[in-house]
Amino acid sequence: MKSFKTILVIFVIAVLSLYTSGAFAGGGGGRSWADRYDGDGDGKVSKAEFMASFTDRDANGDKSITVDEWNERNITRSDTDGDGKVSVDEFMAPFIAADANKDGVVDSGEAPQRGGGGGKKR
Ligand SMILES: [Ca+2]
Ligand SMILES: [Ca+2]
Ligand SMILES: [Ca+2]
Repeated sequence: MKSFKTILVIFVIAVLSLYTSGAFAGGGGGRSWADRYDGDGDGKVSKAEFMASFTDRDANGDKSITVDEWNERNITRSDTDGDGKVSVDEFMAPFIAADANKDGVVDSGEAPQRGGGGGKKR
């Protein structure tokens, strides 16, 4: 029964490669807030770090992010008053909401978990 052995080996390799590619590691290694906003790499996101990503996107520095500065999907998700732009307040809203103990820092325990893209649907 040579062929059975071959199939078994292939099966084991397939399972191992799934493991190493992170398919079982929960959502294919979804990027956390820390990955995206944590500038100094201490695992926490401060208000200033979060704000820096606003400033980064706001190419013309008018304190609002428009569709040509960010992608439309993100604008729509963050633009709570529906004027087509994301203001500082609108941008900071998820940060404020995540900062459960209001110390101005979102740590790994407070950060919203993103299990492989999508996030919260509205
Ligand atoms: Ca702008
Ligand atoms: Ca707005
Ligand atoms: Ca906090």
